[in-house]
Amino acid sequence: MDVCWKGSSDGARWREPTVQSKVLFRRSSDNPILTPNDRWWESRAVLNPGTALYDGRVAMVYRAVGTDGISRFGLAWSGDGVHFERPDPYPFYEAPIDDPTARLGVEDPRLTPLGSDYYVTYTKACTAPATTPKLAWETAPFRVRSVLGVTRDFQGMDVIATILPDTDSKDSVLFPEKFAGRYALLIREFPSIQYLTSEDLHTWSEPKEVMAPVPGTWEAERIGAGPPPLRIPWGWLLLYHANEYLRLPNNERMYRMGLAVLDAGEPWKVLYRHPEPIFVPEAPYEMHGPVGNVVFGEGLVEIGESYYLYYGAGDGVIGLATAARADVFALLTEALGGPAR
Ligand code: BMA
Repeated sequence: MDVCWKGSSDGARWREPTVQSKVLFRRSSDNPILTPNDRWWESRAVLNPGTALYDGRVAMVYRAVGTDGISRFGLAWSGDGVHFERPDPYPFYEAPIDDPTARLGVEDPRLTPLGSDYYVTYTKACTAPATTPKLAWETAPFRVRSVLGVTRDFQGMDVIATILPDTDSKDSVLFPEKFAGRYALLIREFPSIQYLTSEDLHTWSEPKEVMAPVPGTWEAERIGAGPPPLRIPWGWLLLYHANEYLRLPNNERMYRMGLAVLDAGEPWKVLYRHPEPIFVPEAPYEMHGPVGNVVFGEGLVEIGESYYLYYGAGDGVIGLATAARADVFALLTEALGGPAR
C-alpha cells in the first residue's frame, strides 16, 4: 500500500488512517475499467457511475468532466460487466444552460429500476455566487441540490423535480420498491444519511435520520449512500461512503466504503452496520487523481454469484470491485444470524 501520509515534514499534522486494507470487495484486474478519452466533454475525468441491468447488459451513467471543467453525464454499456463501450459521442445528459443552480453541472448519478422505468438521482452543483464556474475539485464554496430524473430506455433522460429545492443535499438514492404506496429515498444532508418519502415524487416528507458519522473512526466526518439499496434476505443491503479527515499532504481526506443493512419494511431502521470498511483506496489510481484517496461506489449489480460494485477512483477514473454473494451472506449470517423469512 502506498502510504503517502508517512514521511511528511510536518509530522505533527499528519496521522495514520484509522483503518487500512479490507478485502470483502476485490478490485478487478482490468481496472480502471473506464478512463477519460479525447472527447472534449470527458477528457479530464470520468467517475462516480450509476449502473443497472437493462436488456441483458449493464447500463452505466457516469459523471464526466471535460475541458471546460463542467460535469455532464456519459453513457456506457457492457455485455460482461467488465468491458464497457461508449457508442454515443455526445453526453447522455447535461444541465440546461439557463439553470443558475447547475453552473458546475451535474454529478454523481445513481440508477434505480422501479416498474418499467429507471430513475436517476443526481446532484446539481454551483458556486455561491455562481458566476465563475470552477473545477469541482477546487475549494470553491459549493451549493449542491439533489435532483430526480427518469429514463425508460436510456435514449435520453427527463427531469422530474429538484428533491429539496431549498436545501443543500447530495447522495440521493431511490429505493427500488414503494413502502405503503410511497416512494422512499435516502439523501445526505450534511453530515448524515436521511430518509424521506413521497406520494408523487415532487413533494417529500421531513427528513428522518438513518445513520450518522461515528466520531474518531474511519467514518468520522460525513457519510452518504452509495448505490441504491439492494434487497437481500435480511432487508436492504446499503453500501455507503464515509469520509475521514487525515490531513494528508495533498488532500486532507479519505473516502472509503462501508456496509449496513436496513429493515425490509421500515428502512429507516438500521439492523446492522459493519464496524470496518469493506473497500478502501489502495491502488495508485485511487490514491492519486484529481482528488486522491477516494473510492466512491455508486453502482451495484448482481451478476452470476457476485456483486459488482462500480466506483469512482481518485475522482478521475472508474473502477470495478466484486464480492462473492456467499462472502457477503456469510458476514451477515455471523452478524445477524440466518435471515428471518
Ligand atoms: C463528494 C462528491 C463526489 C466526489 C467525492 C470525493 O463530496 O463531490 O463527487 O467523488 O466528494 O471527492
